[in-house]
Amino acid sequence: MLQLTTNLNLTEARPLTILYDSQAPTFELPDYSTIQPTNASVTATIIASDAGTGISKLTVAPEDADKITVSPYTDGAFTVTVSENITTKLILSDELGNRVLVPISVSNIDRAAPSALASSNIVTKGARQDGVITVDVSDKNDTTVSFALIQDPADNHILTETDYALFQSSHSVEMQSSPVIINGEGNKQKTYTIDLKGLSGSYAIGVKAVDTAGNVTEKVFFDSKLDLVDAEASIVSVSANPATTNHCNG
Ligand SMILES: [Ca+2]
Ligand SMILES: [Ca+2]
Repeated sequence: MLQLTTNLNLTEARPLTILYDSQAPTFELPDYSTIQPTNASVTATIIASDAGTGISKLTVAPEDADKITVSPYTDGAFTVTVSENITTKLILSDELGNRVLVPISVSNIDRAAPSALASSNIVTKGARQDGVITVDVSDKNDTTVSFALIQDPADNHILTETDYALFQSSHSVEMQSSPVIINGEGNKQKTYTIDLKGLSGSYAIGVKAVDTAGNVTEKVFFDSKLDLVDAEASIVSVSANPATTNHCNG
């Protein structure tokens, strides 16, 4: 800051202040409301000041305007609301247009529910038909997954606690899961293999997958519905057949 004093006329001396300010404002790096996975917008507080002419504005580039909004300068800071993941720079200016770029980066917003895809196969052993259902669950973030078992599912079946309890309690259900891998889309994917053994009737698997941002996928895999046959009783009667006995002895 430079002060000049000049005489405007012979009888009166007035101070004339000229602000000389070539310095850009200073700022602290953004302080984010959360860096954990979230399905909401993230706010960032940017403390800024200017020793010369004072802060004027914090500007968003036009191409980022749909993702970032800036509140007016209040109490020495701007509050920036980020609605989508983005890495970019904001422009911080003083009253004379001296400017500096403020980096801002948000990558923890996740508004997408997990993906859950299933395929199924019948495993035939004589007259017996068991089922194998493979379920791939993937998401940007970690997921918590629960399965349900539904007998004779209607097309519009809505999963209930009873369905989840049946999956847990049924001795006909065996499940194994793979370690988490990173799939081709860069998401965390886990594969669950569910064996259904010794059941008779039409069965479908349901799933509820919740990611760490709180997004939920809940569905019944109608397309992977299986018609199962528990034929142990008939196998026993075949074993009692003399012809079979002879074959076994030979
Ligand atoms: Ca300045
Ligand atoms: Ca997600």
